[in-house]
Amino acid sequence: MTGSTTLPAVEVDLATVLAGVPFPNPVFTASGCAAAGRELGQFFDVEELGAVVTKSILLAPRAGRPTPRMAETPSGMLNSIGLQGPGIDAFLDRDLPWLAGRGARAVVSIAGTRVEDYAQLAARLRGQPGLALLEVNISCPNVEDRGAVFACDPAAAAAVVAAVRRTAPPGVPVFVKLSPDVTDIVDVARACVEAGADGLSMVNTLLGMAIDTTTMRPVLAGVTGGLSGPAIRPVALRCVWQVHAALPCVPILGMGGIRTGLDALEFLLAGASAVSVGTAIFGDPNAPLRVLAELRGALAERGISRVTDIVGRAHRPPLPADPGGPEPPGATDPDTEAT
Ligand code: RRO
Repeated sequence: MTGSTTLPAVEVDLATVLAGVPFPNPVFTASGCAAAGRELGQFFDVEELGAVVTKSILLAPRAGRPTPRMAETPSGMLNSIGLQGPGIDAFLDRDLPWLAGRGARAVVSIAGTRVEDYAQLAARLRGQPGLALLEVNISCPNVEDRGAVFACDPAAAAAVVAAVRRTAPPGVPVFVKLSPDVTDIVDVARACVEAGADGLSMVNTLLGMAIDTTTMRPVLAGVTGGLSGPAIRPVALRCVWQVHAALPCVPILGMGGIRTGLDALEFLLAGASAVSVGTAIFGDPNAPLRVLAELRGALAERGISRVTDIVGRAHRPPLPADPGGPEPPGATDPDTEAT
């Protein structure tokens, strides 16, 4: 490619909005993949991201599951962290002020084992600076009791959302993070929205496992873990598609195996208004900014001047054929194609 062909054809407005909250661009970190953002600060200015989504925080500090708690698979990563974290007091003393001090927009993820935990955590976030959205994580796969995965049951999910709704900081939208490990994700999404969720984060990891064929034992000390990375992208994309089709007015923060600008574009076309980059950060801490630059280039190449114009675009009819444009895939008759 020559230098001139790499220049964007059009200026792209990357600004997006989630439940009325403006963001300068649609690329966020994913919860659990960049702690509270501080580690990324040595690679780039975190304010350049659309937002930083923090690791799910609990009321009390927690050591998490025993090690090993990470395992690689051919196309993704298994984690069995088990909600390790400093607890809400340390988070509010140290982490959230650090993000606010850098002008970053914080999406704070909260998690708990009882409905009341979530309500208390939401209450503690009242009046905190820099808080753009609340992400209610009801879908961690690494809890001792699978019954505590509220996202696997519409009624349980709704109970958490209703409790958070009562105590959440006024003016801060409540997003709920859903699990792909359900029969009908639209059922759970609808229950959350009816209980007062302003938006949805989709999706958390899928429950998986790996076995070491030498030791003949599970690789992870916790036996099962959450699968993330490229392997889950088609599943995550399908979830975003289905929920956007059923609930087109509900804003979606999409995530699951996003590694490139084109991956991000797929999620926007399926109905997400913004995306989170997660597992890719472990191999390349600059991945979110690279994805953002690639997304900008991909939109410019397609002559799209506003990112919000393509949210859910894949649900609408195809564009009319451009007589001067390239032939769509499959348009060439293989019988007449030159060999
Ligand atoms: O901490 C974890 O083990 C964890 C969480 Br909170 C989550 O939401 N998803 C995941 O894969 N791991």
